[in-house]
Amino acid sequence: MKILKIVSFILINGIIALNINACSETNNQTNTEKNPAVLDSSENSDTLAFITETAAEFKTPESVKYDKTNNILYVANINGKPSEKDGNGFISKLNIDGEIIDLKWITEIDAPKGMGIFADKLYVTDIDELVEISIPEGKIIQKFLAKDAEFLNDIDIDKNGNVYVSDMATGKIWILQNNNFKLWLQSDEIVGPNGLYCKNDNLLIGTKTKILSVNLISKKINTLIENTGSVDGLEFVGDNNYLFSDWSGHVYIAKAGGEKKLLLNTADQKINAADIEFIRDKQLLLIPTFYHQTVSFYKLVK
Ligand SMILES: [Ca+2]
Ligand SMILES: [Ca+2]
Repeated sequence: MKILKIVSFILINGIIALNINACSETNNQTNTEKNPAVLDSSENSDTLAFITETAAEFKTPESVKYDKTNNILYVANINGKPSEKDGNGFISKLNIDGEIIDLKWITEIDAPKGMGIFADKLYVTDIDELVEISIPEGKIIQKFLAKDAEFLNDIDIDKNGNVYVSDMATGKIWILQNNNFKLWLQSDEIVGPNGLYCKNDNLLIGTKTKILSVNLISKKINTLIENTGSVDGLEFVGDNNYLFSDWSGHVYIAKAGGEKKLLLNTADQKINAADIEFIRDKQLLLIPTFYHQTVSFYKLVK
């Protein structure tokens, strides 16, 4: 942990130095060569500082979820093709310093993707099923089938414990309510829904081209952010700012109604950025790198 802190300190200060010297072409070039993935953003002051990367022991990690109660991270490993019922998917436990605690904590699933936590339950999508896991017991309690679903992807949960699930293939949003898994919303406006985020009385939906906001009561759909490109992970930063990834290796920040700004580009290095997690009180961004088989840790620096 101490080494991580020192590395983090050096990197964060390196980024600050980059910003201070932003007008100096020579300094800018030198820093860009040292860390080509981290980009300076001239209009938005937010940047990402690399902290650490886990061992490459994951198997197609699609998402990361922070469990605040237990101060632990869960990683969903597809292991194989994203829509194949091969029985080899698993959920890992990872600590906040990036050390793998239990690689195959939960097994007997196929291709797990998005995750959500409510009370002491962890919910995970698995192709056409929603899997409910007891966190204290470390075991699957039940599975809910979504009839005709093809590619269940992300999850988020509102303050009442309603679990929302996107089906990227069919464009539908499902809900688990009172132990009943059923269709919640279908609309031509929802194209390729992936990342979900519950914020106040709205469900935010990352689609192929924009982020939508749907009122949980009226189901009225508004556009929150245009021209996003394809959205995988979607997180609220605070101060009207949102972070989102595109799976291929880019992470962006944008305000509601604003333009996206590139924060990170690892696409050229063939390192994916799948369904990200953002821990607000630590300003920590966690990126599952999919085919790169790791989780990367970054700090969001103002
Ligand atoms: Ca699998
Ligand atoms: Ca996803």
